[in-house]
Amino acid sequence: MALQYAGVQVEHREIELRNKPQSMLRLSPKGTVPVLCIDGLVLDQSIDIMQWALKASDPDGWSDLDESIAQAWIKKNDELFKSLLDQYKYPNRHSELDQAVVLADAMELLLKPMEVALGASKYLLGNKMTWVDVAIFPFIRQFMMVDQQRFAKLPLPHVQRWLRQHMESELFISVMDKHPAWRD
Ligand SMILES: N[C@@H](CCC(=O)N[C@@H](CS)C(=O)NCC(=O)O)C(=O)O
Repeated sequence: MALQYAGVQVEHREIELRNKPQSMLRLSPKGTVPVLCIDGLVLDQSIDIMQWALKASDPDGWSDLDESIAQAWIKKNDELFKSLLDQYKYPNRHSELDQAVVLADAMELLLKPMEVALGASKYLLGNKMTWVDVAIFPFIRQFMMVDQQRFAKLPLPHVQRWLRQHMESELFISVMDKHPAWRD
């Protein structure tokens, strides 16, 4: 989304995670997606790719924000929420865990603080969208998609409004088309 927003043209190579092409592993042996390779520079963390794109062009000011507040949201998401999301998505891999407890933890840790923030303003950091909204909403979308009916019943009207707005945005829809897998 950040690349599209910044108007950066890329050659999109869809990766089959079960069959990673050697050309990708040569650039980034850790073997995760996304990877951006541009003029010999290899970026293999999505947040680095976002920051790189926004440095190239940021027409609506996604980067006009308080960096310490931004980093606090990212830390909550990356360090704690992501592992709860994994437990919530794949209960079979975590049979020792009670899914209701995982959901309660996710609520306390991230979803309720987001509800408070989004009740006070349209976006996480105020009334203007920033890169933090774009970085975090795909994780909330994944969480919602595990059980859409259950998510709809949670006391999170502002999070639900925010999520819907992002999922219905032209920008999101424009980057969600399917690509055939890349073969070397
Ligand atoms: N911190 C990395 C995480 C990337 C990551 O773990 N991506 C997953 C897919 S969402 C992946 O490529 N997993 C490797 C695999 O399943 O083999 C980033 O944000 O780019």
